[in-house]
Amino acid sequence: DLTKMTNIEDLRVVCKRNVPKMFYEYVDTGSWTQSTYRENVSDFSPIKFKQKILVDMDNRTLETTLLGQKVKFPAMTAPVGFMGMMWADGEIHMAKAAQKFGIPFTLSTMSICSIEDLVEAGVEPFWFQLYVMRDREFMKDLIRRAKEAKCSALMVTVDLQVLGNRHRDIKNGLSTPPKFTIPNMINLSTKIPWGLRYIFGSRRWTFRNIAGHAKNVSDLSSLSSWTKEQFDPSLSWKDIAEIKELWGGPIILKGIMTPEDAQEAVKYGADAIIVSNHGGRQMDDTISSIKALPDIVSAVGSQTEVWIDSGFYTGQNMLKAWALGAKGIMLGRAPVYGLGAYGEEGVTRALQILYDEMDTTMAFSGHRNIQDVDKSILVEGTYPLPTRK
Ligand code: HOC
Repeated sequence: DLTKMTNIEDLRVVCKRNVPKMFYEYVDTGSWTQSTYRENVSDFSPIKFKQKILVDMDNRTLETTLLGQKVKFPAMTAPVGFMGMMWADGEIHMAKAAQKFGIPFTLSTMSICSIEDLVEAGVEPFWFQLYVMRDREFMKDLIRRAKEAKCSALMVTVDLQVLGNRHRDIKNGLSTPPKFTIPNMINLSTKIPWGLRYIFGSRRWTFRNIAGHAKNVSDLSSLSSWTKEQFDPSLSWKDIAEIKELWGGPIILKGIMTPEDAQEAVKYGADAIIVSNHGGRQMDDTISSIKALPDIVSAVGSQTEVWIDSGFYTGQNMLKAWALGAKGIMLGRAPVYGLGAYGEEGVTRALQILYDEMDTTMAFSGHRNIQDVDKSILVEGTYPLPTRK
């Protein structure tokens, strides 16, 4: 019974207790000083709702569409690397929970379970996230595999061709499977249920999408040098055109932080863009996603679907983003805490918490249908406005 898990923070605490330190800290970190990581959350606080009373709030709905797909609320789960190290077969559990709840799931290139593992586990068509590596034939092969699996959208991450420095990953010697060092063994000895699930359940320990392609996947002795070796820093807009053509289906660009880049994305045919600073894990000392949103919505909101991620741990903040023009909110750490805490059930609990918070806050603001919600639910002067026409 997870009803005592009343907020995302409760799930985070259990996740921290259950999951080996290096994997928990991989998720729960930002880059360098972590200022962007923190401001992604703190920049929501000044934004205030107006309370509206004595209006009919019965029969509410948060239903909407994302790329034409009907969803229970304007959310999707993010492509999180190493997800399958939070819980054995984590990507399969996350996908099943998200899809049963009624929102899309996105599989990361850097996932533990592969595209084919998900198909074999009977997961419905999902979205695939692409990292572009130096070996372009490999990229083409990933796109081919995603097509074969009938993935319904391709999400290209455009802000990670070089890696932000995450101190904890370096100090922890992040690798998968974990190396047999004394500190790792001491920590793993306190995570027995986690280990048993791997030993007696799944034997999937390492990045199976890229196994056999990217060199030394199992010897990921330093995340930053490995990424430097594999990821292609020369990725540019002309590659986006090529990827779009190869893919031939809906394409989402994740990692847009300025109106100029958003306009470029529209020019290159992005069906949706995600305002994102990668959860504060990449460029440090850049603005929060919520501060970047209004200018981007005003620049391209009528030409493409504008979504957002980074810093969403409450339904209240999801509703603020919707009110400011985001048509979808991508959830990364919040459902991952649920996964690390209780597997599939934990993900469902995380989504239910966020759904209920968003729904109830919408009711407090006097609305029954999310489609009627706009920035009029927010107190003037408390939210960021577009800075240019
Ligand atoms: C070896 C993995 O989205 C993150 C992920 C991508 C990690 C790529 C490197 O950590 O933010």
